[in-house]
Amino acid sequence: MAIKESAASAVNAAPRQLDAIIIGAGFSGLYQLHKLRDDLGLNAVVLEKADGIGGTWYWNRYPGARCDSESYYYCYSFNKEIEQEWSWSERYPEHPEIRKYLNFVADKLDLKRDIRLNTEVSSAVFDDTANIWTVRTKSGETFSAPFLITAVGCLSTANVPEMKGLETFEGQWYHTGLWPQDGVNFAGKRVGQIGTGSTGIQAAPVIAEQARHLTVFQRTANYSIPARNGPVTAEDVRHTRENYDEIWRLARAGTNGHPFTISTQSALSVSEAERQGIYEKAWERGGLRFRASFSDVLQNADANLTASDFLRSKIKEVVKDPAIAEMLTPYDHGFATKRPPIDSGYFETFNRDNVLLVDIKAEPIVEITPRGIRTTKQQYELDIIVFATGFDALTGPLVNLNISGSDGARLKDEWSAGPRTYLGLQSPKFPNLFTITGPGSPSVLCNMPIAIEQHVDWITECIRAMRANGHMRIEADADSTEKWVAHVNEAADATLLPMASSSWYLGANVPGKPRVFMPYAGGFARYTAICDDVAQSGYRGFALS
Ligand code: NA7
Repeated sequence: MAIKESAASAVNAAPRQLDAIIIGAGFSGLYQLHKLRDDLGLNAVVLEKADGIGGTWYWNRYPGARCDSESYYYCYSFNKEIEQEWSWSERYPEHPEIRKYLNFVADKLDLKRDIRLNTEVSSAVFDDTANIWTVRTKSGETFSAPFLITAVGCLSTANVPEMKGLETFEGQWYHTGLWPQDGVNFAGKRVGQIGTGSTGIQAAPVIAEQARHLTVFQRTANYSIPARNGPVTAEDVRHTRENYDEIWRLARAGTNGHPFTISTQSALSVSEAERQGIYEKAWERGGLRFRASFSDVLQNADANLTASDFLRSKIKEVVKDPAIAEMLTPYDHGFATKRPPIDSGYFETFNRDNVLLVDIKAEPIVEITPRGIRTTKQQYELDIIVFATGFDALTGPLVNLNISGSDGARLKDEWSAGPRTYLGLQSPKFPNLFTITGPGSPSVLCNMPIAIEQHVDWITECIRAMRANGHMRIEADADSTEKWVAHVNEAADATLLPMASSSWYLGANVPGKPRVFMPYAGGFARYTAICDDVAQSGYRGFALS
């Protein structure tokens, strides 16, 4: 089958009066369109601001951008044919391959005819009398429907820090989450990279290979586990295809939507030698599974310290210059209390002659100058600046849609002290608006496609039940929302996650953003059971009319 990455030619003009409007054509929007259109028979449209499908993977094309979940389960589970026909080439797929996969799915399910590309939403307004959402686009078009579903992703609003003098810079600058489609030519260039989160850790080794010189400006040192990426063999593909039922069962039964179990053994229950042996094996195997080595790495500070110490010692083993190794070693937070990166040669990069590390806590950036970056100590001459500075996560993409609900309530105001949702699916005063992987759901703590499918299935069944029962309107109760927000906090407080003060899970990376732990940390299986129970009870906690 021919796969077209840009689907503009395949897109028809959608009718403007619809049954449902979906915003975003990534993993969530595509599946939601399929469910509403092909299972419920609704007249639905996807509005997408980019000129291709892919969502997060449309925009994140920076060097080294690849998935941190393994390819065999970073995909849809709802369609046996897709499972059996598609094969991944690498253990961790790179961004073009993920876009190719999503285009394959969209073509196979004939989704593109109901996707409007180059269509950026500028506002969404609810009419209380008619129970209708009207969505306006930047180009002035309007679409209306009883149901509005946001499929805008959790990490899609780029955080470009306000830095004095950026407008004077005479070279080029880019944010990793808004990467040019044609790529960036680093050959012969002096590059400055700001940021050492998952993105910066993926990008630095690749940029260092391509550029004349790379300066990494690090604010917070980070842990990282080797990804151990490599090709997927024909035998791997066969094994995966034969075992998909069990793979998905395991993924749904777990805490993070990954098809492996977390050890039931405490890190403190074994001898030092045994513990080191277990960590060593997990390190050699690589990837996010390292986190599952013991039951309490994220629950008990002493257990966490054993993992953090192990990873600190690895940095010192890999990085040849002890002073640089020390700068790269995190002390301010425990392993995995911030999203743990995985890498392909990150620490090794600092052994290269063309790479320099600058600790911007010790020498803060003062300004960007026409020729580079000036810190309190010196000027760094640069041709290109790469901002690997993350996202206004979870709430940013929703608030930016400019949503007005019942009685003109604005989502931006309602969430000014932090997001308030019931199950991460709805927010009071915003009837018939569903947020796929919204704040208050497991979302970013999970393998995303699994979290997305669970939300889409739940929303679809909810709309099906409403139509069957003649209901026109569903709205989260204020009271059930308050209780859910309290439960989300309680679930986070039962872990070490809120302790990382600079974490984007808390909104701490964006100046002025309220510090609220946003994703649901109670575990994916537990969350699914709660959602199922709410549905079976006739949508307890929601007002239906
Ligand atoms: P992250 O994880 O938010 O990392 C952003 C990095 O940029 C991090 O090192 C930040 O330091 C740094 N940063 C942010 N703002 C600044 C300013 N103003 N000055 C200097 N340094 C700054 O984003 P990523 O894109 O790496 O990853 C996001 C998620 O995408 C990832 O977790 C995966 O789920 C996929 P800080 O740590 O805040 O001190």
